[in-house]
Amino acid sequence: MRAPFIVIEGLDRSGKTTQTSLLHTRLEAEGIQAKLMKFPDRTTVIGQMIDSYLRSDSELDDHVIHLLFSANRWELASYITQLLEAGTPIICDRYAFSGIAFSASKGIPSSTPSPKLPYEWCRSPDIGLPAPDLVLFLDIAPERAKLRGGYGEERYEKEELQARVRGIFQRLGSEMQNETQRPVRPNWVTVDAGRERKVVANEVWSLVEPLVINRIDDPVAKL
Ligand code: T5A
Ligand code: NA
Repeated sequence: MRAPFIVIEGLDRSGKTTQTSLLHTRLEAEGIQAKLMKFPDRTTVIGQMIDSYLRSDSELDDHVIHLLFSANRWELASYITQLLEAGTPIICDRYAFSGIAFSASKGIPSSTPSPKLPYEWCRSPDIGLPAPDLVLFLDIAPERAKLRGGYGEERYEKEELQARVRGIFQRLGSEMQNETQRPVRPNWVTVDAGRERKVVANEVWSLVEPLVINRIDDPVAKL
C-alpha cells in the first residue's frame, strides 16, 4: 500500500493555490502529513529560467520553454515516487496537464491554420513521469477568472489564450476518461471553481478523503 498522488489543475486564477493549501490544512487537521508541491517550481535553476520567462523578463523559443517546464517536473520525479512509496500523500498544484494545455494553445487563433506546437509533440516529454491517482480540474469561465485578484500580470493571462487552454484541458480530460489502450488512466474530475472557496473546498475534500483513507494498492503508474 502507498499514499495517493493528487493533482489540482485549472486555468489561471481558478483557485488552485487556494484549494491546495486549504486541502493541505484540512489533511493536517485530520492528523495526515501530506507534501504540498507546485509546478512550475520556481526555486530550482530551471524554475528560475521559467519564472523569468513568465514575467516577460526573458524570451525563449516555444519549444525550449515547453521542454523546461517538463524538465522542471523530471527534476522531482524520483522524489515524488519515493514519497508516495514511503506513505506521504502528495497534493500538487499543476502538473503535466498544464504543460500540454498551455503550450498546445499557442498560435491557434483563427488567423493561423495549425498550432505552433502540435498536441502530440507537447505530450511526449512528460511520458514516463509518475502519474497522479486523481486530477481535480478546477473549471471556471475565463471571463470570470479575469475578475479575480492579480489577473493579467503574467504572460499567459489573456482571456483569448485562456479560452483555448480550457478547450485543451477539456480534451485531455475526455481522453483520459475514454482511452483504454493506455496503461494509466488517472481519474479526472471537473470541479466547478466559480463557487465560493468553502463550497469548492468541501467538494475537493469529498473526492480526496477516500483516497487518503483507503490508500492505493497499485504501484505508482507512469504517464
Ligand atoms: N504553465 C505551467 C505552463 O505553461 N506549463 C507548465 O508546464 C506549467 C506547470 C504560471 C503559468 O505557467 C503556465 C501556466 C501559468 O500561466 P502558476 O505559477 O501556477 O503558473 O500560476 P499562479 O500565478 O501561481 O497561479 P494562478 O494564476 O494559476 O492562480 P490559482 O492558483 O489558480 O488561483 P489562486 O488560488 O491564487 O487565486 C487567485 C485569486 O482568486 C481568489 C484568490 O484569493 C486570489 O486573489 N480566489 C477566489 N475568489 C473568489 N472565489 C473563489 N472561490 C476563489 N478562489 C480563489
Ligand atoms: Na497558483
